[in-house]
Amino acid sequence: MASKKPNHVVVMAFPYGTHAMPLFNLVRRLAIQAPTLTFSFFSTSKSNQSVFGTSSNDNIPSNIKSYDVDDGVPKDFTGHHMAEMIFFLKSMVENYKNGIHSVYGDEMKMIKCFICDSFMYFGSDMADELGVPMVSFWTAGPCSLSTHFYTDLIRQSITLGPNGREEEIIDFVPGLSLIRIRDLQEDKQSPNSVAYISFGTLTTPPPHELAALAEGLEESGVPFLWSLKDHLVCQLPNGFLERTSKTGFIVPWTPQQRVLGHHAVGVFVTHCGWNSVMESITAGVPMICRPFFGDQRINCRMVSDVWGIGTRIKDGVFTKDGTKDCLDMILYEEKFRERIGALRSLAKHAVGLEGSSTKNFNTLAEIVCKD
Ligand code: U2F
Repeated sequence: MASKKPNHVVVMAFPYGTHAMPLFNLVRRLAIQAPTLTFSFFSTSKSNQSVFGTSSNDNIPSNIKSYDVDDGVPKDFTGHHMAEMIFFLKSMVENYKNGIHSVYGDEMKMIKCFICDSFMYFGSDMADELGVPMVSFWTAGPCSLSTHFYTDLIRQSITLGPNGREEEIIDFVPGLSLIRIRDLQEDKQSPNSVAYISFGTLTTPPPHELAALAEGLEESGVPFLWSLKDHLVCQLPNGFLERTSKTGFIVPWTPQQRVLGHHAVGVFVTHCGWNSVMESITAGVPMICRPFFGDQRINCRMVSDVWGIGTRIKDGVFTKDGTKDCLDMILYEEKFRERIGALRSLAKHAVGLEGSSTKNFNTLAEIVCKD
């Protein structure tokens, strides 16, 4: 790095699927065309071995250097490759940044440009920090890219979920006039089929209940999204993450209101914190309640016995069978969804122009604001 003029191009590959090789092929052509530049190719060691170690690549220009980035997978991990990818995704931002900083150290100013697989979204922040361009490299076709580019428009247009509308064409997106809703990338789950699990900000079920809940979910086969703090993941049964890697996803925090508003979510497993109950009602998602303390037991009673928009977990604590039974009941008995639909309309009305909440708010504002 003797030259003062920036002459390094940092390349960030996504190491799964056929992502790294097409990027490498592009970089190889650029490297031949621009022999005074150095191309630093960052990927995991497995990916770099397959890209740089294959015989067809024995003619690698000397101005491409490969660097291995930590893949984030624990050393003794032997599970499914999808679970491996989740470890990778969780740590990739930090690992790529560390990898690049450890190569460049105080010489970050030698970087003149980033070329990143489009999945490595954080490349644009790194480029912005250095005030250099970032080229995003999309490895698939332009039509699928267009569906990402117009995601908001597509979501707004099919906001009620694709059910029954699969054959409609996406003619509001340029170039996709013959593409149908059924051709779009999966969000993956059918309407009202997914369990969302969260116990709010304060509550954690005891370890044996966490394990029973996990076993019940696994045995039911119900797809799930679970908001669970990282330090609690180790309390889940051995191999649970790998075995459910195709049906379940665990994250430490979710945008809960948006999650509940997604048409695929069919049941909310909750501690019955008041905010969660309100958010579930306004999204029209029936609940499985496992209250712990304070107002949660009363909230649970309202949900299950008064409003009939959910059920208390069988025997009051999570067991494998109780969890399975409750999931079956809430997901497949329509009455819960019908009742919460009606309550949702009332809630909407209450915050409308003439609604009781609006009137109450106006009264409050008069009291607070009066001179
Ligand atoms: C206490 O309840 P919590 O704060 O534990 O639970 P909630 O009232 O249900 O509020 C949780 C909020 O956190 C959000 C969720 C709610 O707005 O949308 N959230 C999120 O955005 N993402 C996540 O992954 C998880 C949660 C108390 F324990 C209860 O008994 C009371 O009823 C409550 C209100 O006083 O406060």
